[in-house]
Amino acid sequence: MKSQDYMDREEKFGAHNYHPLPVVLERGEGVYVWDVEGKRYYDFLSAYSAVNQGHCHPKIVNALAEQSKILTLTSRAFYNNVLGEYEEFITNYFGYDKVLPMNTGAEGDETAIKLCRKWAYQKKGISENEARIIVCEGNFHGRTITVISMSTDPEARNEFGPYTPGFITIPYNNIDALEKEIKNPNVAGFLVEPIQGEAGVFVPDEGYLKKAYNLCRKNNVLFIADEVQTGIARTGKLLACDHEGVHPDILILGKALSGGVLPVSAVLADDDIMLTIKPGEHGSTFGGNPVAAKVAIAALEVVKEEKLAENAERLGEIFRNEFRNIDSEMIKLVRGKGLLNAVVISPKGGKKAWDVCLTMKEYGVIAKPTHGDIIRFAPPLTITEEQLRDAMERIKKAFREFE
Ligand code: IF1
Repeated sequence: MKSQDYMDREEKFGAHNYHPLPVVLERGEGVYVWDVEGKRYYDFLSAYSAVNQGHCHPKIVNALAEQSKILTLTSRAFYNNVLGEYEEFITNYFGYDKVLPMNTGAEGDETAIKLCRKWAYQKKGISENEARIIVCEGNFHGRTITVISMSTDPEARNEFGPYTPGFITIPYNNIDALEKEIKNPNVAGFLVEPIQGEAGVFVPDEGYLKKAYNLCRKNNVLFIADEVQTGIARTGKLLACDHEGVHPDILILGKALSGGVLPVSAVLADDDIMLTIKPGEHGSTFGGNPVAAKVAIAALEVVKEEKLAENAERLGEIFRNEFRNIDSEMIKLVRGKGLLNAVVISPKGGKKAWDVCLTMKEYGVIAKPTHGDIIRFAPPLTITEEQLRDAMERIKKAFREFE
């Protein structure tokens, strides 16, 4: 079978909820992926920052393989010998009293919303069903009904109503707007991405997160950081909040928490928040399963052993500087932090970001546009300087095709 055959089969039997770049991958190793014709590419999407540790990292795959031969799932109806090891490991790793293990990022955000509301009624004394959570325009927190009820993106929310109430929307990166809304005594939490990924890698002003955190402290409101995409070393620190010394009241992790080998998410908080949920009030069949637990420990060990945050910090600077030196009318601006970057493309001669991605693919680099004119560049954090420079040469050649 050729690539087209694979694409045709998906078109026939799969839901049409995506429009993928026309490349059919069959193998991944580190920063590379290969298509079914054997062509090698640099992966500059990293499954939306889920494979920060590189494709099929041996240590993580081994953790998956070993545990899956012993005990894969007990459900939480019974204890097992692995979950506690993981809970102790991850809570020490990020500095929280407790963790609530889930599977997908959206489940992490849903769990954080439920925790925030429980805390609002039990600890802040907000009247039941009156709790409000402030969210930002341009947010992306997942695809479930409550999560898209917070969204301002028509593509993510249209025709999925009726929507979950209880959210106040403010502009991102706007402290005055937050200060105005946070005074409402029914506000229980502020849920924010430290960098808005899907919106096109919007990096807020220096100090925004710290000021927002201080406003939350002052108004007895929980600061909830969705680090599903920005966490796990992606932006050059273990967490994007670390750039400003902010310790979220509720931390949401996902994606690279498993190095991309299976869905693992987690919500971390201290006891005064976490213990508002009692036995039987929240859960998940697979949440915290033994395989996920061992995989997440391995994935987090790799981050420190291979100094991925430091690498992302250093190579991200090189990436942005190199990109800004590319002489192309199509490159409007480059922005990002660590190895979470995006380039805003100005259409030229009817050619758009999508056409640039198709041409980059021909030169051996795969990435995908978001919101039409923005291309996100997020390679695995294991990329070496030599590989990055080689990929940059290929990207430059692709842009030259449009001169
Ligand atoms: C898709 C976007 C990225 C996330 C943040 C929670 C979740 C995500 C900050 C939910 C997931 C993924 C979902 C995937 C594409 C991708 C994405 F384009 F959709 F927005 F990365 F920017 N919080 N993002 O970025 O995690 O439930 O997917 O495990 O839905 O198309 P999930």
